[in-house]
Amino acid sequence: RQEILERFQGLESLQRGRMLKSVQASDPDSPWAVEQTADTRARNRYTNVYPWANNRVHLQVPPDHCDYINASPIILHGSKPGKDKKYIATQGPKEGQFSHIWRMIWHEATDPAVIVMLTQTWEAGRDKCFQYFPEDLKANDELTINDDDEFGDGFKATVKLLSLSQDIASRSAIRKMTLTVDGKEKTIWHLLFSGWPDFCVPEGENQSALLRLIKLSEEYNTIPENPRIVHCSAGVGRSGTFIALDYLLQELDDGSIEEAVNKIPHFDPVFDTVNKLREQRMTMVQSDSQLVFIYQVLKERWLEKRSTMSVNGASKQHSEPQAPEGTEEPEPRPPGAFPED
Ligand code: PTR
Ligand code: PTR
Repeated sequence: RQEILERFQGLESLQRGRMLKSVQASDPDSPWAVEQTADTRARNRYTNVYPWANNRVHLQVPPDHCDYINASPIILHGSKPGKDKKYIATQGPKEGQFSHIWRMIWHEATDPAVIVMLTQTWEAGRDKCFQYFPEDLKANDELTINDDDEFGDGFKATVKLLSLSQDIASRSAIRKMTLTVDGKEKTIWHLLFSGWPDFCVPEGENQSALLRLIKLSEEYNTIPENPRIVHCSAGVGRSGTFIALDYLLQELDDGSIEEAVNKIPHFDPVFDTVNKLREQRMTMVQSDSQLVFIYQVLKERWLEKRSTMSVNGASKQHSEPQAPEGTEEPEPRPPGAFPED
């Protein structure tokens, strides 16, 4: 753990060093520039979490309207061909501004679109995300967006809830919705995870539920080039951890991590991935515990894979690793594979 955290400090200072070298506001070409205007400030949920100016989603608005949303396109290139992963990481929409996320989804995601929500609207008595989607099928199954007032950008849409179910294995509420704009429709799958309070990591059964959620969100996203929309409250801590795991588990399962580690001396896939994420959005994977969690999940998956291979013998050595489906408890860990054990 100590070694991991020291490396992480290295990563923080690497990024701070770059930040210091860049003259942020006056150097818009710097990869670490952020936009600080009255408009952008009003649209940020937190004063210290921004998208990098050079890597943000631009809302497709009429001329002279603000195109800012606190959202960053994220791409992680898979080592194997055809395995690139795309996401949009964004903050929990704010009250009075939730039309922006729907405008973004309309323009940036194909049909069906998948939203992964990793925060609750309220946590510990605090507002973490506005209720930007229809809550239930009884009274609140449709919301209307009509941004036609003095400050609006003219976006008109309806979001209609078609079904709501609870998936026990992923501890998620799954909503199927239709987003309608100008008479055209898009299906939206909305997966709301309940097991992850801010700044923490999902523990025990919440950990296996998260693995199930990762798989589920991939299954609902039937067009792999389609970016999954991932958000929490700030869109960096939990969202960064989800995205890092989604990508790294794929890399582990298809053997790419093992190949890279054998080929490149001292290669650390987690460090490498978190660094790539932070180049695309600040503070991705926010806390030490979230970073350690990524190593821990990967380690468990790797040990599981290895023990399956040794139980099944050489004939099955090239078979696919076990999917997390239905695994409520993580496998007991075989000892001794990692130096810090
Ligand atoms: N991370 C902050 C700091 O130490 O500077 C503290 C903090 C904690 C700030 C939680 C905001 C937090 O979220 P919220 O205001 O939504 O509870
Ligand atoms: N001001 C807060 C802080 O520095 O802690 C911003 C913040 C809030 C950052 C929540 C991360 C947060 O967690 P998440 O990205 O998982 O919602």
